[in-house]
Amino acid sequence: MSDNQSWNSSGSEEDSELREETGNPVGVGVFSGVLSKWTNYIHGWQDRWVVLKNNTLSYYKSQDETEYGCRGSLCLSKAVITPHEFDECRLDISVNDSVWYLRAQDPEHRRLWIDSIELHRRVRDGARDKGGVQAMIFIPPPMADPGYGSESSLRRHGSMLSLTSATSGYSATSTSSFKKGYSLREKLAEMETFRDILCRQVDTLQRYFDGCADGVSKDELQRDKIVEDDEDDFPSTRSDGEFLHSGSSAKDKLFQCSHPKGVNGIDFKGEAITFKATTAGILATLSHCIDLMVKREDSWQKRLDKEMEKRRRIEESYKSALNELKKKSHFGGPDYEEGPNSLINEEEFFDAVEAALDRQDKIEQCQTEKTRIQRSSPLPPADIFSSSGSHRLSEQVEEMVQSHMTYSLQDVGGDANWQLVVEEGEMKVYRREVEENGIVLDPLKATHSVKGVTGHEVCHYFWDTAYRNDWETTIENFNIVETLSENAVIVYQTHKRVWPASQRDVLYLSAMRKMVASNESDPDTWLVCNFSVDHHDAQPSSRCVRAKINIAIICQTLVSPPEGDKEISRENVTCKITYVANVNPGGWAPASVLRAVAKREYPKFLKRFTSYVQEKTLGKPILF
Ligand code: B8X
Repeated sequence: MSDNQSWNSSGSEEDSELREETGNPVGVGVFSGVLSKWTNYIHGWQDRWVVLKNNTLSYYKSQDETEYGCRGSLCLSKAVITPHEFDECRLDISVNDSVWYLRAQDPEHRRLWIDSIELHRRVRDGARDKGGVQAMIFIPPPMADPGYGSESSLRRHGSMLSLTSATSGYSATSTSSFKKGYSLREKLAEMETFRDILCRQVDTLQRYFDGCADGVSKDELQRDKIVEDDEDDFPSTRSDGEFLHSGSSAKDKLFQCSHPKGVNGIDFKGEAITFKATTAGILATLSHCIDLMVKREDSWQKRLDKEMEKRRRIEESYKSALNELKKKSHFGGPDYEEGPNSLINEEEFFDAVEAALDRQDKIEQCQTEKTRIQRSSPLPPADIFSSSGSHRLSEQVEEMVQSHMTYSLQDVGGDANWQLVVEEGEMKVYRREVEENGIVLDPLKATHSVKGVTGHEVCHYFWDTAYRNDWETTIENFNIVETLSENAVIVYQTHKRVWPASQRDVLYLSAMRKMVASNESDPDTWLVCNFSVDHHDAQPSSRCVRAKINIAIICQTLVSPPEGDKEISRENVTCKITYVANVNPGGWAPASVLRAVAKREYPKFLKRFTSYVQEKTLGKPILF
């Protein structure tokens, strides 16, 4: 900086870099410039020539009048420099109770002045005090209010920065607060701060108006008697904002009202700036809240759109995969296995099973029409059927037989738990809906009355596997795993697969028994029970799902007395049949499909089997 130049805060073309008149870096010698200084309410802010020298800040009316002496000076050793929170050009410098309100031409110049004072002080006092006297630039705590009544309350919530940024329109903080993900909660806290400020300002102004109402009478306020006021007769203020004056002249009282700190120490200019800043802060914060909410709404909308798109894509790929699989469905494969994850929905499952059963029916009809395998095996003597015979599972057979005799013969016609699902002529089929772990176990009970056959004949053709393939059309294959006695065998059979259900196999003990009536008037009961057992020669296979059964056919022969002395003929014979079936399919299949298959297959089986027995016994001696 050249000799006649001095740092000029008035923003002229001089180099704004801070240099001293000696050309040394700032902080060592003298430097000066123009700052606006608050004088009073009458004259407001006035440009003054300010000089920083010898750790003292002095001001003159103008640079040309420095020879007349300074108008005021402050020692900087103990000075407190307060950058104004809302007015970025303003810096307040206080020493004890004296405060100078200064304004630079712009924020940059304010920063330069503050740096200059700080450097000046630090350099000057550095030798005396190892730590150097740091520039006292701090934001005083809320209680030590250096200026505007409610200004310090702005600092209460630590949201000054966002408020300042809001005031100066500087959006970096607000943006950064958004970037930092400041939530609406933070903004709400700021709004509460603003509310507090406004409330305090209202209180402050209320105090002022109360003071005016009580204090000053009309004649004391005659403004035209104001003595030409020395504009720089700047009363010092205490740190709590109260003014120190000499006497209480009319002029002083006027000061009390119109001075920056009027009655009750109210600084209207500061209040006005604070009010503007607060309202600006409120508006900025509100607009920020709106930003946040709009951004949040946008992000939620984006997320929703993304999810919808993802769902659409997944649905599309699912449908195309399903179509691909259906094209290949006739190749079967694990994807088409029944089960909760089956790729086929329940309706398709049902249709497929029904079509498979229809095909099987057609094959069966062809077979039946061709030839009946005329086969008869010699009948064992009837009495062997009166006991379970002596074999390793006799006891189990006996238990099963007794259980059926006790429970299976109970009438279910009037039992609400049993629902009649099929009725054709004499045949009635009942079902109880029972599921266990999602698997259908529906017990079934059918009653039928078949003319011309006896219970023994029915049980004979049901039990003797020699006739099995004649009437059992749902079986793919079977073999006798073990013959336990003349009336007990263990059978392994595989049922035809009804696609897409998995193929089933069953391993069961089949025993035939004759239960002699306890009194002559009651008919004997013939019974075959087929119940699942384990056997080392028929381990479950990976190809089939092992179904478990407990089935019995229980028959009683009713004989109507023949006419005259005729012999009893088949016309006098009727077989009352009770068929009970408890089948655990062994694996998951849609309940509706299993129920539909059972409802269709059991009546068909009963009709087919009983007709078969009628055919087989027609014209033959009656087997009682
Ligand atoms: C039934 C079903 C399934 C059986 C087993 C079944 C097996 C009857 C044995 O009365 S029987 O002892 C005659 C000897 O075969 C006997 C039926 C499939 C389980 C998913 C396995 C259920 C499907 C129903 C059904 N299937 C064929 C005929 C009638 C009923």
